[in-house]
Amino acid sequence: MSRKDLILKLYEVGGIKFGEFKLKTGSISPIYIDLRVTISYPELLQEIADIMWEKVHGLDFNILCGVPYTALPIATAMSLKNKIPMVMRRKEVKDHGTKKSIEGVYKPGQKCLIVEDLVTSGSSVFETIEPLVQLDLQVSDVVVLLDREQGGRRTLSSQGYNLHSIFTMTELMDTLLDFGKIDKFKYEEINKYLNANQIKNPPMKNDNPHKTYTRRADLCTNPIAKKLLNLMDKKQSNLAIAADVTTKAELIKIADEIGPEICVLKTHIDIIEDFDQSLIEQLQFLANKHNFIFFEDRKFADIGNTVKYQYEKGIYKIADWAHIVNAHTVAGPGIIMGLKEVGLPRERALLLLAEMSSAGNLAYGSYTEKTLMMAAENKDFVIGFIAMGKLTDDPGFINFTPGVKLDKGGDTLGQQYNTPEKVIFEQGSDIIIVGRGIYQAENPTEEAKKYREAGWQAYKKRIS
Ligand code: 5BU
Repeated sequence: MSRKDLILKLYEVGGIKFGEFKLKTGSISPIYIDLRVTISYPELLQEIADIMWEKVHGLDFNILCGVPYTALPIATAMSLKNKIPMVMRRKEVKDHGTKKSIEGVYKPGQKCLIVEDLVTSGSSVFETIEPLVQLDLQVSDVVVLLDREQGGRRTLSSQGYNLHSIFTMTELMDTLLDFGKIDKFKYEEINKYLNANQIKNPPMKNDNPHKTYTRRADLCTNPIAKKLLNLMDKKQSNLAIAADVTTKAELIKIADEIGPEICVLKTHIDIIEDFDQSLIEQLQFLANKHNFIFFEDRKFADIGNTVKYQYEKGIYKIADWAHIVNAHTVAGPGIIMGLKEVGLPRERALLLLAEMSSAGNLAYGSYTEKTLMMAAENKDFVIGFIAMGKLTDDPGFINFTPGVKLDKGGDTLGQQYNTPEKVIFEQGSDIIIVGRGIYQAENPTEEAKKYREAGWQAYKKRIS
């Protein structure tokens, strides 16, 4: 059965409904996909299981887990036909008997494919992944029939999971319109809802007219954002070095040797053992010589009143020299207000941590969405995000992505790496942040050139 036939069949059996439906995310949707009905149509259920199996059967897994309840029969059908064992997550953990959250036989280290009917924000998938990972099963792929394009793909990807979907909501709507199942009026009404609530997958090509860094500079009011975007095109670099060294001499060496390759020097100033103000003076000299800007990765996280002092006072006097700093949003918008009081008069800029690169981090879903809203309300000072890729269609925001290496993988403490190509071209980010990939290389300067080239080529490919 083709994908189109499958959509039409689902419509015919009442699996696609129109009306007003409250989703788990809280939004009211004019369309509802109810794949539970498929258990009454064994042939259709098998078709769904087969098409999903086709999509993923070449991947590396040896056990399945369906997300309760709707996807359980789909996972079962895949398991029976392809002779692959399955485990099942209990939706309610029993308070008697075995108290198990996962039923079935499994071994730690086994690779588990997650099977889900549809993904909206991704939260149900995470509820299933978490107990599996706690039991030492390895999860890297999720297969779903429908991607509602409401953030799930991004969220999963930001946590290192690949989403494989058979069709998207856009495709489903287009098919129903093409085959006269809905009229133009209904199509537009639903599209309007979807446009307001969808987070589409980042386009492979960025067709925004403000696509180059320089054009985007025109849209920014913050002087640091303008300066950064312009210098990136001028220097042909979207590389930030994470200079995580612990002495003044090492930091100065990096700034001087790698300075010509980078747009941003990212510091953790509090790890320098012999810090004094002379370091700042030397770094400022090198920033002028090589034309890069400073980003102190301080990750402020306290109430507004405290972060003001942390930003301005103490021995580091961060506000005096760091063009950019960043903040967690866990404290609420007061943190932005506090930092702004100190930073705006000095023409400084702030990034919000909308996502993180480390495994199991909590910055996703509504946390990320609320972070975007806080940024939109403070565009004079907030110039972008720490994120795994492009988060909004607003070209005025700059996305910085850490966790970048030419070889993927991770470290032993939770860091997860993506390649420059994936981060800039596929995920639509703007700046790659690279630390150990460069400074631990045999020849850091040569390695920095490679990263700069890889990041730049990915950007050229995206805007071409
Ligand atoms: P690495 O050596 O390339 O793994 O260093 C990454 C740098 O980015 C390091 O300075 C981290 O503190 C920083 N980082 C990160 O890795 N992940 C995050 O989500 C954030 C910052 Br925010």
